[in-house]
Amino acid sequence: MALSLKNKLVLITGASSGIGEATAKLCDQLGARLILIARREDKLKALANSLQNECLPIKLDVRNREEVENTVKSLAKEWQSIDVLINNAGLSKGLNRLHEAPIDDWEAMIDTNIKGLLYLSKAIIPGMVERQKGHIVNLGSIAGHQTYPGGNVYCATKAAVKSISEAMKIDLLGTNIRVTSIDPGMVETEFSQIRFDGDKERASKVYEGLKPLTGEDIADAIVYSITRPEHVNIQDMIIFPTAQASATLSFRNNKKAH
Ligand code: NDP
Ligand code: 8X3
Repeated sequence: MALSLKNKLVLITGASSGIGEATAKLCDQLGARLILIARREDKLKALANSLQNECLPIKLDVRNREEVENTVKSLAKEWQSIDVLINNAGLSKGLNRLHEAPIDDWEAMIDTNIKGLLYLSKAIIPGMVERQKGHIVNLGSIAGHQTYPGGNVYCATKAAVKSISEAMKIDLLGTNIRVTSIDPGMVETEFSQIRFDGDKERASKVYEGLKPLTGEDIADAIVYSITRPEHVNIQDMIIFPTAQASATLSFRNNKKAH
């Protein structure tokens, strides 16, 4: 039987948009209390105001190790026992060849997608171990399984997330803590606009001629994973739009396109 999220405490990073925002809304509908993290406070507050259950929006840059540690340490007692950590904050910058890409783009991706995920995990998992209870969901990507042209460092960060998820599962074996990696293909969110520095036209071309996944589709998979009975661990889910077969092969406007 599916577990209930009623009164479960779920922390979501990257809740101001896309997959994180959709996951927050779905968890809220199912009765969870939420801690919502992102840098854009206005977006977090607007989301928090639209939710029905108790919710704590926190403006936080997951790249800032000290801020992450202090934020988690200073949570009021009723917000400390986190049942589910959803490490979703992440981004891609550019689609340049490795030797032509700005190093700042690499730093942004490595610091957010790998180090930010690790900082949150290090701050929250020890409490889960103490309570012998918890679930960590990491947002990987098909990019962590298949390297595509121009994907270089973004793909490397998601390959790192894949390894970290596997490592968490190994290191937490013998506790009751579960670890899930959710690895989507194309999801239409702000992701491509961020990748192409706000170029909306270039971003929309990514999804042209096919029906991409939505944040809600991925929220649905996350909620499926965290509501399985406690002896069931969904280890990894690769999720594509029906019109995508691999990182580089999709079917657009009735034509196969690489
Ligand atoms: P969005 O750009 O819509 O959302 C990204 C979220 O991450 C935003 O809420 C953003 O909030 C937050 N974020 C980014 N940097 C930081 C930071 N330094 N500190 C705190 N929060 C941060 O993209 P998606 O919803 O699509 O992406 C969510 C996750 O899913 C990412 O890890 C992405 O790699 C992964 N993914 C996405 C796919 C896609 O095709 N869209 C496919 C596969 C995986 P703010 O800017 O307010 O800080
Ligand atoms: C995002 C999906 O295919 O652009 O992780 O890497 S992809």
